[in-house]
Amino acid sequence: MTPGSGMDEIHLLIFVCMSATALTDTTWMSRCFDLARRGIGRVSPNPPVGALLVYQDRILGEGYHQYYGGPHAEVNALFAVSDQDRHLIPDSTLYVSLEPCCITGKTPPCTDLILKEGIRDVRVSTTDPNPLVAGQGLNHLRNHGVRITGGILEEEGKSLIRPFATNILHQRPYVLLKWAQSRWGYAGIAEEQVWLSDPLTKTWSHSQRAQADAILVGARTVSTDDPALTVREFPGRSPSRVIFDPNGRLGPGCRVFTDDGCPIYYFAFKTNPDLQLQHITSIVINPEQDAFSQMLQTLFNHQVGILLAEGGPYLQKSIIKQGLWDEAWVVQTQHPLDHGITAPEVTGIKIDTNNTGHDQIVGILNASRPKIV
Ligand code: AOF
Ligand code: ZN
Repeated sequence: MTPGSGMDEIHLLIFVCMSATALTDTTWMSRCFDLARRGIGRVSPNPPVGALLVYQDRILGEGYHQYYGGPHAEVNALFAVSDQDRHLIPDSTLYVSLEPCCITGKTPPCTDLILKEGIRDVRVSTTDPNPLVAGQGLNHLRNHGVRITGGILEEEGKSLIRPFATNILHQRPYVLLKWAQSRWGYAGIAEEQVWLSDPLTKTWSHSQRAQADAILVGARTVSTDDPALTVREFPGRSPSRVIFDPNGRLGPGCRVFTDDGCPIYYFAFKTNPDLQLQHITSIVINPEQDAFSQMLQTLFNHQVGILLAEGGPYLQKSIIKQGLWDEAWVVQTQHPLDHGITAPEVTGIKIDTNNTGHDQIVGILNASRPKIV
């Protein structure tokens, strides 16, 4: 497999056979989305992007943005073209899930590369919400005679980069909430560990963690559950850990403070002498100001693009009260718990429903935050 090509021959064959009846713009763009998704968990706070170079219904090269600071999707797709096919590049069509950039960031502008390669047909799903690009990439190409087609599967393209759009426009991490609740809407019992969800849901939970840059939990959850907050049952790297311990109650024996190479951010209202350890970034926040906003600001400054707030219910309820959440993932279990701490409640747009074991998982998008994409 060439770097950035990302598809073995069997998968390519299956993909082309499945789409043999209709190799349309939407077919190719769906493939770009599949490629883009491979970067989720590694590219944030950049967007996941996939690209494909097609010549007469044949993929010459494909690629995706693989890691933050690394080459963009278009660069990897062009790099994947074999020497025998290079002469076909000017007569092929470039599909990209996001408008090509026209800025020099950590990497040079993709528009320069596209023009240098002589590509004359570029098709995209959505424009780049980055104010430094925001349509100028497409305009630049258009002004140099490139034929541009935009808006292919635009809704899907926009939802793929929703976290990035929030990061770049609101200058804060994208906030995901996740909790499990009993059949009667309870999230747990104070100071007692209660396992509500089906064991099969753990794999899904870990896949969620693998997509986040950091996981947040409050001190109560740490002292009751002693979670590790790592990704163990799904391929992917473990995110950073963020602990909110306003009154400085926790000690270094908790599993979240294990030195396993994952960055650890510890937020409290005063210095906790027990946690002045080299591998822990301790941040004292101002009790006079909103704690969560201060944490979001600090985490964003540390490149956290996606924050998964896993618990507990009190912390999540206060986040919901402030409206500072973007997606909530509710694991509705069959557990009969009928007392204790009530689960948080959210209203929004249902974006996904799926079942694992006896649980039903519902994804809800916060509809009342300012519209950004
Ligand atoms: C693209 N293709 O695959 C991505 C784009 O610092 P850099 O050089 O990585 O640039 C980051 C910006 O580039 C990012 O804010 C967004 O506007 C765009 N991302 N553009 O043409 C890609 N990932
Ligand atoms: Zn680019």
